[in-house]
Amino acid sequence: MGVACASVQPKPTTDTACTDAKALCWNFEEGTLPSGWTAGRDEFSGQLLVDDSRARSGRYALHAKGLVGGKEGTQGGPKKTLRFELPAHFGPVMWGRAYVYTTPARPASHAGLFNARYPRPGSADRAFDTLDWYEVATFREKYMAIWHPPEPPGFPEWVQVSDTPLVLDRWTCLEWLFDGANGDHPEAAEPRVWLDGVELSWPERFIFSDPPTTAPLVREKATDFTVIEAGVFLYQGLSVPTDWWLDDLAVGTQRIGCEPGQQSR
Ligand SMILES: [Ca+2]
Repeated sequence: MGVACASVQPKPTTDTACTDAKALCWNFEEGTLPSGWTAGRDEFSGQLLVDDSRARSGRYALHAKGLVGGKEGTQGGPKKTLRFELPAHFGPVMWGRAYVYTTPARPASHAGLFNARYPRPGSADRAFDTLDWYEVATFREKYMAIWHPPEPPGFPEWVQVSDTPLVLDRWTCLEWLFDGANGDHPEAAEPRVWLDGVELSWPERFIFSDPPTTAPLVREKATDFTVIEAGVFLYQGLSVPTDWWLDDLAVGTQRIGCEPGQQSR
């Protein structure tokens, strides 16, 4: 897997290269916020920074440190994110990959890790709060994926909750496919997610809206993904201070895949 990717950062110091020449990859080995990333959400307590407290590759990773605030079951929680504007004409299909390490406990609350957004069909609006989006997250201690209309409010949303508990205290490889084109189908595809190469299944699938709605949910199709957001964003409270690390984040138009085992700490 030695093909270099069109990186927006200095040459990786490890073999974290992407196989897709058009992919964007971040291994955080600059030791600081990579070029092009800007501060996103910042609510409640904790920090989001690049540091050397734990790394899956090299020395550095993106660290969501000591997130805490609010109460489980109550809306509002710690949110610490970064955003990155994608190059023009990214296209309507996004494959992604990130290594994630979580400790010490599995949040019950909805904890987003990554999302990607695109303009509504026929819309020239590019403002963040006008975009449809796909998300990878955890909820009730299990992995989750969602398709959302623009946020706020971000619903009615299409929710898929897996039967796979969030893995604690080791690096895991999360992959996702957000197919906003979905061939000739009238709607964008449901999100798909893999954990360490195994595709997750979704025994719970439902539409969520607050207040509840009987309006049909339409997963609007994409022309181009325009922006991504990474970090950790809890929609309800988190009473146990929790740390996450993300490393070797990559997005592209083809599957990036997980790498063979590599020393991590
Ligand atoms: Ca790294």
